[in-house]
Amino acid sequence: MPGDDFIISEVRGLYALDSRGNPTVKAVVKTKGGGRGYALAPSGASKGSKEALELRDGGKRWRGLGVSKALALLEEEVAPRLRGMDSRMQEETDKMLSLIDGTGNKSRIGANTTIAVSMAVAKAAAETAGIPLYRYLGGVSSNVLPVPLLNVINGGVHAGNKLDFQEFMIIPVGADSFIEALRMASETYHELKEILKKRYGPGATNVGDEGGFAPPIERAEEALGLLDEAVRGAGYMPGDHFLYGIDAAASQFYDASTGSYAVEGKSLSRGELLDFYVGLTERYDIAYIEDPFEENDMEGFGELTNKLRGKVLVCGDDLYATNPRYLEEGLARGATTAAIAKVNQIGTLTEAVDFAVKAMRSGVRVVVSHRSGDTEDPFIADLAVALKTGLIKTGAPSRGERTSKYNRLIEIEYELGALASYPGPRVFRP
Ligand code: 2PG
Ligand code: MG
Repeated sequence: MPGDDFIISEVRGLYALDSRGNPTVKAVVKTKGGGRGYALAPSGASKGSKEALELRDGGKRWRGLGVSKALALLEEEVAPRLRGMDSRMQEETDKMLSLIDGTGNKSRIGANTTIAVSMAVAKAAAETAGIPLYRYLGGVSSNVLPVPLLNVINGGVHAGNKLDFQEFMIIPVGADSFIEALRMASETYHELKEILKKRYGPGATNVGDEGGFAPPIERAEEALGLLDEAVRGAGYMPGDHFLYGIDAAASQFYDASTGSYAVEGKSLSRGELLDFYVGLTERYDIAYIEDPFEENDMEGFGELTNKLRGKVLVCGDDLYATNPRYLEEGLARGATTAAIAKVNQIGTLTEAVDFAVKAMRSGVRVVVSHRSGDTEDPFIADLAVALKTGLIKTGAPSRGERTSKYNRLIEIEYELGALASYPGPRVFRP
């Protein structure tokens, strides 16, 4: 195929809906060679204050969340400047997006605009080359399927119950392939559903934003106990077949005026909350804790990291917001052993990849992650394989916007055949 085939011939924006029924930006990029890439911007609910900003219309239409301004900017400013560029030059097209935006946080044209276009450019180039996206982005050695962190009990701002912590995840490590891991997770998810129904009535099986159940429980200990029961009930052993993860999303229950955390009806200091986490890790097979403290408390993160080193990955999400600048500070202070990579937190694919590579080179594990408001776009499944992160967080094994990623990973594993590898518990070892 001649190089000319990769030249961008068309960039378009469309309205689409995300999984919460809110509008989002869909970008379509075409190349001269007939390649076509589409991508949809996801959207968070428990957003960090360091994140790149979405551009929303305000006003009454779409309850203020419209993306008409974003789509107009896409058409008037982005499309003319990207047309004629080479879709393989991802760094160049992403730099152009940042340049057009002109702010430090994508606030003028919106990170929802830039990330949709950025991902669509990559897909169009891969399509033009006739190579699967994970291989186009990651090269010939991209054959590691990620261990999924499946959020099966939802709380925090993702659910209507009284759980303070946002996510309770099951992690199927005791499998030798991705599809087997997913089977074990699906069986456990349904076992959990039955337990919840019996104990709390059918209403307890309603799901939250990420497809996990949102039962009427209030304590983390109850949620973890339920996970243990479900795992055992499905015929598996906690600690052996499954490990557990928590995303506390602690900024959501932090009170800056008193410097304390409102957890289970008590007001806890940082030290008390730290002890609370440590206690949970002593009673349950927890291998992963995300955002245990509020988003600026690098020191608190570092203390927990030191305390649980070698046993539990302590992960920064709102702490870093996929921004290399904050990661550098975290690395210097030994704040975490893992980092979340969410492409829309920073606004371009190139910047998100830089962040992930920098973290991994420094010995920090990377978890490629969805948003609570996500879409049917499976982009991050390919990204996780391309980056060989060995970890992905993309919700429960239910709801189309979550299963689109899992189903894409099944497809990739099938396509790789004997080349595919599933790291299992290895990803949790230092
Ligand atoms: C998180 C995410 C995804 P949100 O906190 O990790 O699970 O939630 O997209 O609402 O920020
Ligand atoms: Mg998080």
